[in-house]
Amino acid sequence: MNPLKNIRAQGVLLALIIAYAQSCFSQSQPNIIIVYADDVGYGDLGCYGADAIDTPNIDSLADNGIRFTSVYSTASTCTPSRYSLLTGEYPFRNQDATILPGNAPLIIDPAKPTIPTILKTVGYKTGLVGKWHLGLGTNDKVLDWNKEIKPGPKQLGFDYSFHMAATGDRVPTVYIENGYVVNLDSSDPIQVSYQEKIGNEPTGISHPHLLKNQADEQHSKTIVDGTSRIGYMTGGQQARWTDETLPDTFLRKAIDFIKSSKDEPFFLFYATHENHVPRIPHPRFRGSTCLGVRGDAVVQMDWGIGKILETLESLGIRDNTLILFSSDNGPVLFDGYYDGALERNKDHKAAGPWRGGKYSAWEGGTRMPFIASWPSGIEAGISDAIISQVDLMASLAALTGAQIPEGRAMDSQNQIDAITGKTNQGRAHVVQQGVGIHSIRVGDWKYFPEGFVTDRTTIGKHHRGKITRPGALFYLPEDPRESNNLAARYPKKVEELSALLRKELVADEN
Ligand code: NG6
Ligand code: CA
Repeated sequence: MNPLKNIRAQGVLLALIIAYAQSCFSQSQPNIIIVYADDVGYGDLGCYGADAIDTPNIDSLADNGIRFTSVYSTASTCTPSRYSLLTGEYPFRNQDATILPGNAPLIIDPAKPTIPTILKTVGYKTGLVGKWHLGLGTNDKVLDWNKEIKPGPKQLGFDYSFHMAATGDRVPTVYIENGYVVNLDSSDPIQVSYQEKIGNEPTGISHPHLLKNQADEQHSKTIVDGTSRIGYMTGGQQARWTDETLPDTFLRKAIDFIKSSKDEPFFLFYATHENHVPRIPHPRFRGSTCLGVRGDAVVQMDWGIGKILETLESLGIRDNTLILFSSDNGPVLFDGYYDGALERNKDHKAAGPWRGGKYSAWEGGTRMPFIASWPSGIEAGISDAIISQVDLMASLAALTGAQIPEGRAMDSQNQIDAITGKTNQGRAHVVQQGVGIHSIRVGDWKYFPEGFVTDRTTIGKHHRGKITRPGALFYLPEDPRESNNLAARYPKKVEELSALLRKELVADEN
């Protein structure tokens, strides 16, 4: 036999074995997309009972996946919820995890493991598109927006990133791609301040006639694209976004990331701007609902999710892609801009059957829509398992075989069996963080210590309910609206839940 031929045959065989092993590896690891909406309430989606908002694409995820009824964000505001989701830690473990200004330093220590860093260790390509709001840069010097912006998503494990700094209502109103402001003209540098006015651009207070929507005092600083914002900025004219095309821009970037990652397992954190203020949907979605811009923006988000599904289908990777859809906190009708959402809401129940909404530790603040869809890995159904978004880190680690370093992600529990519908059993208890107060759910019971809790937010006012000693205790199956305080009747339960809450609040990383 010709020895050269033999070596060539062995080479071909080896290449075939490697290709087969690679295909097995990539097939066994599902792609993972977390679609993380902003300020979308439990009752804002068709599949969760909304009549006034059509969400056929999200509903289709629920039809072929699992629709959860007891999944919680860790907080009823954005930064703390996002902090927990990415790090596997409750937000009260980090005193900086509160609603951040647009020029805040990064609040996650790059030495901490995050979902993207652990997924990278098992071969995932990782991407972030959309809202960030976890700070950028370090706290020892003022961030220069005209140079490389770091530390940020890249230092926390995202191979690719295209995002806004904070929220749509905060400056700087520019996109940042892989650490650099997009379309920045170096002769028109960006400066940002949250303390005093810089530059001489019009503000909402000095030039109200330039505004699309009037705003409260806090949102009446620099005007960008006809909308006044929180904070002042100057420069970067060419780099500024237009609000109406912002969701389309994020969607395009998300689709590009999926297409360029189709041959490897990928993780995409797609954090939509909808439904945060300013709510300025593209004109083609205006009037889609009778609720005005707040409903129309949800329809726009749903349409975008449809485009992502189409992309996955056309690439032939939909079956092995796990999509998790959720939101960062409960709904709010008025949040700084007079955009008509409050007046047009009529009897739409944005928080579904729950009490409260954004800023609240009532169920409506943190009980979130959550759908898990993975055609080749999950059978359709509905689940009441109690899960917190803080559990995603340990759960995705378990799903993919990634290791979390000892003692890290201390609040994250592996709930992958509940997420994939193998069990209805989730957590025993979950802490809910509102503004200025924490509550705890343990099984069917819910407890608040003494304090103030936000009921709803209207023009110029957070309406707060007062809870007096020894706190408030509710039995959720019979009292989903948390209105019948049973604390006096069940002192032992009060003692048990209040001790558990205190223990959780002071626990420490070992
Ligand atoms: C609040 C803003 C609100 C919104 C929120 C952050 C005022 C009066 N209100 O402080 O408009 O920006 O922060 O929302 O400034 S979140 O969803 O990102 O947490
Ligand atoms: Ca939010």
